[in-house]
Amino acid sequence: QSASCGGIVCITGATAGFGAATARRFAADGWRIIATGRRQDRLDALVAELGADSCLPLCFDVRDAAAVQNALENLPEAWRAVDVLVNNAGLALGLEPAHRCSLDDWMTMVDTNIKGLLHVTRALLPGMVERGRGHVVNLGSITGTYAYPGANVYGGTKAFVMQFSRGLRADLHGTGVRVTNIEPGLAESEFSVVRFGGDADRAAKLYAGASALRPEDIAATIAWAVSCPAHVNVSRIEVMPTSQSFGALPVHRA
Ligand code: NDP
Ligand code: 8X3
Repeated sequence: QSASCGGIVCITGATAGFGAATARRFAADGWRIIATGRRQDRLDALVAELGADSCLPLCFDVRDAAAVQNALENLPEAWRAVDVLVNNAGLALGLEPAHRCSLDDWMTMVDTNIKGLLHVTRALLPGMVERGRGHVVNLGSITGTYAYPGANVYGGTKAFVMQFSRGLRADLHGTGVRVTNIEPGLAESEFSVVRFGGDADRAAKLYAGASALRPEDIAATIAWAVSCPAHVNVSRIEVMPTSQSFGALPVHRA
């Protein structure tokens, strides 16, 4: 399936950042978008921008299993044959060392990045398998592979996403359904404002002078993976800004 051929793509977390950019990119490529998120006003604005024929808004919290199931099992007839699921909704909360973190923040990350992704995937996957085609694109992170101080549970959730992506590939063997794990590094979106509890100044300092990835870069990466011919499965894509690389492993000396 070529990205330029169009189809139906369901994007979680389409109200900001990567998800909103991916919605715009796929709409420009002729796709119809099922856009999800918790902020109805943002969804309304996206529909106004892309057009009601091209964009179906679904307002739910991915942590709410019943709400996810209800929304996705009752899609209007014309929107049921979802070709691509972009499991993008997610967040990091805090950057404190593990012994000082908020347990509530940890649970919110697990509930959103792991359980939320599972709720949506489980709802849409059977239809893809029945139709013999489909593509699940998961938003992992470089933090699923590389550890840094303060990434603790966030990194753990993204390691889950990477390994779940591999497990999906194994389970979907022979079904024609593809799976791709996208693993971005530093990217400027609302991510850090959320991570720092709404502290926009702290978030702006993190990105200052960094030439971070932009949401459009990730949208283009997703569009490329989806545009590959049906016999090609891109399993993982790690993408960092040129300004970001690897650091030494620290040794504490007594
Ligand atoms: P943003 O904060 O800009 O966007 C996050 C999106 O997720 C929003 O649309 C938000 O919508 C949605 N979301 C969050 N929680 C929930 C929830 N409980 N239910 C439904 N939707 C939810 O972040 P990014 O675009 O940067 O991040 C997107 C994904 O990419 C995340 O999974 C993130 O972990 C990952 N990522 C981000 C990187 C970065 O540096 N920015 C790097 C690597 C990976 P709403 O608030 O309306 O519900
Ligand atoms: C977030 C990537 O580099 O900002 O998933 O921690 S980074």
